[in-house]
Amino acid sequence: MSYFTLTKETIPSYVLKTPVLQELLGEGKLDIQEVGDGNLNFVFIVRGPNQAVIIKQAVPYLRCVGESWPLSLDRMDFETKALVAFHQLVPKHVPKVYHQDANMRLVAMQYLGNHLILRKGMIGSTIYPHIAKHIAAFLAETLFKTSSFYLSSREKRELEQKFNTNHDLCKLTEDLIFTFPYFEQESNHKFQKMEQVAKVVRKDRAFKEKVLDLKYLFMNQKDALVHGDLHTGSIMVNKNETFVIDPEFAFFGPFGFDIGAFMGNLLLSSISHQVLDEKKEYSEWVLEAFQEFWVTFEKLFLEKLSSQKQSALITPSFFDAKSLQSYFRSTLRKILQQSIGFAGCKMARRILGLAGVADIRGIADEHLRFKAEERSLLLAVQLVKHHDTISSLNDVLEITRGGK
Ligand code: ADP
Ligand code: SR1
Ligand code: MG
Repeated sequence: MSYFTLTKETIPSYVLKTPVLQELLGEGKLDIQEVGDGNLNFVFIVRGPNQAVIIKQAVPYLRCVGESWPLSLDRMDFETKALVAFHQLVPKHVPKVYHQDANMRLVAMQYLGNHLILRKGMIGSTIYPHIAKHIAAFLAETLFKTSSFYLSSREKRELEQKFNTNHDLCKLTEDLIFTFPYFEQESNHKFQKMEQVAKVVRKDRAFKEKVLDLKYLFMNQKDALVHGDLHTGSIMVNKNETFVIDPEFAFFGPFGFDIGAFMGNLLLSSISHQVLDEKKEYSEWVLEAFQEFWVTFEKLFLEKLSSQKQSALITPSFFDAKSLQSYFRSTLRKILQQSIGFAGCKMARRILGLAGVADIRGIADEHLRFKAEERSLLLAVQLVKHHDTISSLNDVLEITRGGK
């Protein structure tokens, strides 16, 4: 079948021609809803007599801008490959893929019917008691098991080859996270009050040099298979379960890229609630989750490193046990540093650039929105400027609470 864009009307005949979907959904009337609220693709919930499935299809342009911004359809191949790879590693945190159609650029996957997008839940002040531990577990396992700390040299290169041509989406990140927000560029957000603050940031040479260092890392450091867009809109949750969705930006990149994306989005949520809530309780809970996330990730990743006897990187007899532990600790410190740098870039782009986040841009009161934007951007600048001298989580908390 050659490519055409699906609609609610054409999905039933597509299902009839696709035995695996027919079997899953069951014979009978289908109820179909388009629920894509992301920036790029179309997502349909298809409900049949037996169960519901998600059908997600790429269109040849950026959905949130329109046909004037063309974008390669190949992104769906990367999303599907990454969903399969991540599901194999952590089935409890990644939806199952039921069907892929390479010509139609679509994937059919497990419907998460009792789950909500984390960003939406957090905007509504819902506490998710397991979120920090679940995302830490997802990241520790996927980053470790796709890196040279675990794989053999050949396995790592072979896996890397499967993901190293996600050109369009890597370029989108290079532009939208590391480049456009930091000078006057037409895709950037049009502010009123924030324009002055943005001007000062765009002239801050020390800040922009660090942004370029981080862009360089993004482009050149191929540590592990990363999700590539792990903000709170790419996570679906309820009080007990956590699922990571939407890995179309997957590529081999730095360990800290996803960690930073998650951290940066937690900080944006915390600032939004600081500004909006009188009691500040939710904002404090978010900061606690931020800490719990890093502490858990660090512990899990160190355990995995320490239990690995041999891999592309680790050779028995190279180091005594004490030296190896010290090397692992220094690896974790470097991961924290780059994560904090990436967190800062992720926050800054959400304030200055295209595709803001509802936690901040959705604040109705103009004065409060300005306050949240200004706080977020100034914190982002501090995180980026100091990321490479951070030696512990306490340093990060000091910056976050305004100490640096
Ligand atoms: P995009 O690639 O355009 O960002 P997303 O993968 O983020 O698209 O999906 C957009 C929306 O579709 C999500 O915010 C969520 O509401 C819904 N969605 C996506 N995948 C699932 C799923 N497996 N189960 C339930 N809803 C989903
Ligand atoms: C215009 S595309 C903007 C953003 O949406 C995705 O979720 C990525 O974060 C991308 O940068
Ligand atoms: Mg998305």
